[in-house]
Amino acid sequence: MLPDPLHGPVILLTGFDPFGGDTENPSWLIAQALHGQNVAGHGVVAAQLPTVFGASLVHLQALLARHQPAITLCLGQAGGRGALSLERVGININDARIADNQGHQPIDTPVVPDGPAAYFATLPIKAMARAVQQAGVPGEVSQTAGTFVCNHVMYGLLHLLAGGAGPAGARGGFMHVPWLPRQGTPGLPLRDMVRGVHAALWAAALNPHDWPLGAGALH
Ligand code: PCA
Repeated sequence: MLPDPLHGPVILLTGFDPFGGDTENPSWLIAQALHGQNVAGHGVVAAQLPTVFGASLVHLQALLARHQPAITLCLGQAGGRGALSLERVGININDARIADNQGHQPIDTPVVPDGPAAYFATLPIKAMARAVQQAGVPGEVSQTAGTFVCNHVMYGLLHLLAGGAGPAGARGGFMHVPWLPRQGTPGLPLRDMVRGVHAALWAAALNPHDWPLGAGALH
């Protein structure tokens, strides 16, 4: 059964459809696996975003309005990375190395015209990365979400939240995930990534205040 926002806070967990020639995207497989779970009293609602500039944010805005999530974590695939990566910052730029799933390839355009240069994640990224590691899964803080659709969605999410989308105090962030082993190297098994994301969500729910100050070093 779907978590009911009337009966507890919602965690919105998004993943993307496959892109760039891949036939699957682990970000969506992870989100699907956690749909309907209870994490520290929050109900997880999974949703898929299209790997498309613009349309992804239209979709995300509707999801925020519909589910009123206390926590939103967007997941995306980052082939070549070896760890679950909690992104620190989304920047106001679209600069696509490849076309998105509708053939658009914006070069040096803003996500939001006249928006601020960047937004920091409002989730406790170090507590989350630490929780991933404690679950026995590689976890790290990342200083760049790139300039493709994932950064676009991270920036757009934080801009929407800063503008009052979602319930009061709603927080958001982005996590990049490695390939599945069958997609390439380095890869992580799906079950490990699901366990790591679950741990990260748990840490997000239980650590409302350790960001931006006092989070300490991540080892
Ligand atoms: N990864 C891409 C977009 C969709 C996805 O899963 C990115 O890192 O921008």
